[in-house]
Amino acid sequence: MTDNAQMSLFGDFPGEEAAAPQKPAQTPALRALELRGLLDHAAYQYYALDTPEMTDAEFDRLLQELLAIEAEHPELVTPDSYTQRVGGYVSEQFEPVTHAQRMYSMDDAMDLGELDEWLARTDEALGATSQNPVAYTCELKIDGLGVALTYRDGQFVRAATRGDGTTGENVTANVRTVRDVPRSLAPAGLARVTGQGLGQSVEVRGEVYMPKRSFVRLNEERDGAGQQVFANPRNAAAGSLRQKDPKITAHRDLATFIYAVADEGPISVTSQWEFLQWLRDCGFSVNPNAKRCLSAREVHQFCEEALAHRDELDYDIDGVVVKVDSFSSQDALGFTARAPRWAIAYKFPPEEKRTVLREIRIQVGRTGVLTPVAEFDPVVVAGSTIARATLHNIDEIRRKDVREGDTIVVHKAGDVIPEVVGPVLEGALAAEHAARPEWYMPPTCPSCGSPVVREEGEVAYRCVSIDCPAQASERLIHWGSRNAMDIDGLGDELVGRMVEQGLLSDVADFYDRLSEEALAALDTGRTYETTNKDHVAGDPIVVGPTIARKVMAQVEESKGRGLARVLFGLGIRHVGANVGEVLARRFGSVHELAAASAEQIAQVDGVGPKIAESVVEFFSVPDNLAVVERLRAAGVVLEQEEPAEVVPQTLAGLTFVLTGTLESFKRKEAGDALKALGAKVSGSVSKKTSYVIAGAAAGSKLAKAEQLGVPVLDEQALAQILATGQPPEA
Ligand code: 3BD
Repeated sequence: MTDNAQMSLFGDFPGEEAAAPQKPAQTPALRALELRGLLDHAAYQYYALDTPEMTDAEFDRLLQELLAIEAEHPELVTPDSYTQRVGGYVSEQFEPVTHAQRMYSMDDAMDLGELDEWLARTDEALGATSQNPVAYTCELKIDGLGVALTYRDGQFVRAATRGDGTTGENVTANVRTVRDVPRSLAPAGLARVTGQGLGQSVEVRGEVYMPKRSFVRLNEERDGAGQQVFANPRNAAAGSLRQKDPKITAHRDLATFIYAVADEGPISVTSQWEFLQWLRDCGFSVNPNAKRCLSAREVHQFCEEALAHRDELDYDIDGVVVKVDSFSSQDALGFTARAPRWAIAYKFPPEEKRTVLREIRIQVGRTGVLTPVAEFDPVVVAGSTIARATLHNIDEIRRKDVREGDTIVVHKAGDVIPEVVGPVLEGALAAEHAARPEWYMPPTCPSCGSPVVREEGEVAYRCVSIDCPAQASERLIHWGSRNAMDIDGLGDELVGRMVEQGLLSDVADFYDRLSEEALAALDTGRTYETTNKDHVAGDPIVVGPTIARKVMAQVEESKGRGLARVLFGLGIRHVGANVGEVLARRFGSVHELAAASAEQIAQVDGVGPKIAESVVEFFSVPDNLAVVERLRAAGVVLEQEEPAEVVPQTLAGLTFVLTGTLESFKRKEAGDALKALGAKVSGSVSKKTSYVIAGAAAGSKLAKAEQLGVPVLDEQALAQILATGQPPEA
């Protein structure tokens, strides 16, 4: 299931409107409403409950009908319509394509220093001298979607997305509508294909992107039509490429840049630079901003110029790809498990923007920790709009010295996480900053008003009230979250409302207090904007029986998730999903664990005294024991199903990190299998990591392992370990 397909019932279902009437509706508007309801319901059955009620063909027929109505009546398109969701279920609709040669990944250089190291290493490996330097071809790194285009007998026959590098999706019908993709290869290019020449099939690779200007125009159109806008050109290109109806793709202005071939064997060229020329001769779009460089200095210069001029280009780039030019040198260097040794992607430093810090707001977490969050004027950074970033704690605020009203610099750490860099203190701004008061933690909890405390030796301030609605909401949200009890459809907003209106206050309430009727009658806080036969504009929108039923079905299902998830879900301080699992395995039931001493708990591998203390403290609170007792009475499974510790712990003491896409395992399953043998599985690579298991498209973790000299194993080695139960031979 893709992230986009995840259901947020609260967000997607406008109260009762989504309930599907049984008779076919009369007007296009009503039919569209009905179709959306049916599609939402079907997708919910399929994705959330895994009990599909409709065949794919039937789903597709309804979707096509909705697309047709919306095409004829654009005014009926709603932002939450299935037709407007990018990716999502649509990915299920494309036929999978296994790439004949896998599409490799690339190693990253996060700064010019790392790039230099790579250049020096590569020069060295190829025995470069000042007389005889290695030539590098530098290309702009287009921020698009990887695709593979196949030509047979010189004719375009298939387009596939990159997918995970091994398997992609067949998007031929859509790529046919992209104007700069040649239908047939031009004679000038074909003349240089050897072997069977015309009879040969050729697969080229490149990026599909949406020009920035087309992206802006598309978003203006969508905004005007009340449709959801795309966050950035890359998402717009992805959404356009994955349309079920190629006619929609045809109306989106997509374009390509081609830069590689699956197998250069039959093409009579000897270097990347010549190869780019060959692609042009065939009629492909090839980015004109490439350069053949003969020294690290020239490569640097190319990178700096690309960075300086990126805004002038009509397409987004996120770095520079540097490739050893000569094919024979490329062959000499070869590939690692995931990427060529002869190419590297230099990533531009994160983009920084200025904005104004309006407010530092307090967020109350499930353990009562107060986290200050910066709320600033929305700015587009690295392709999407951001308006808030965590400031972590008061020490961080003092260190950065940011104050409400300051002009600040923001960026996205790792190109993803919004972060405040600091205040701008140029010219008059410095004096204005100095004149503003420093920010202080509030003395009382903004949610419940009880006094805030800072324990000795801790940076965090907490609300220690047991009766704080913000904490209660966060605890309930945590209980329902994916790695805990996985109650789908339980959005943050819905939980907040339930707490506010007194439907829930602790996790046992889900099972012995919450009723479908009460949930159905819950006010969503929103009101109807239009009038129809069932309501008047201004009427409150309630959750309604359809959603209430779905949520309650999920709650019921969650009873059987098992002990490990319960222990994690209870929100005991320091007990993460991993610790939850080892405790479940060792103690076998909540009651055994609750009866254990801190010393006994601390003896478990992977559990330190701090965690042990915290567990004992949790179970010493009568209210917590009462909640656990109510969970048991309501039928929530509080025992480990399989007997504890029957498998010999042959991997005890070893720590594994799994990264990238594995072909024959889900990463979580592989991790569970390793843990069952006593291994620890961690999310980050350090010197203590025993092995990194790298699948396809592994990224920074693999790089880190190589940097630290941590042994890297492939999927085959993992299969071997799991089959034998023995660690790999040194
Ligand atoms: C570009 C691999 C090699 C042929 C493997 C060296 C990783 C995305 O402009 N050359 C380019 C660009 C991407 C490339 C290669 N040359 N691989 C290249 C590329 N000028 N963007 N990529 N890719 C394509 C990837 N994509 C998604 C997830 C993981 N890796």
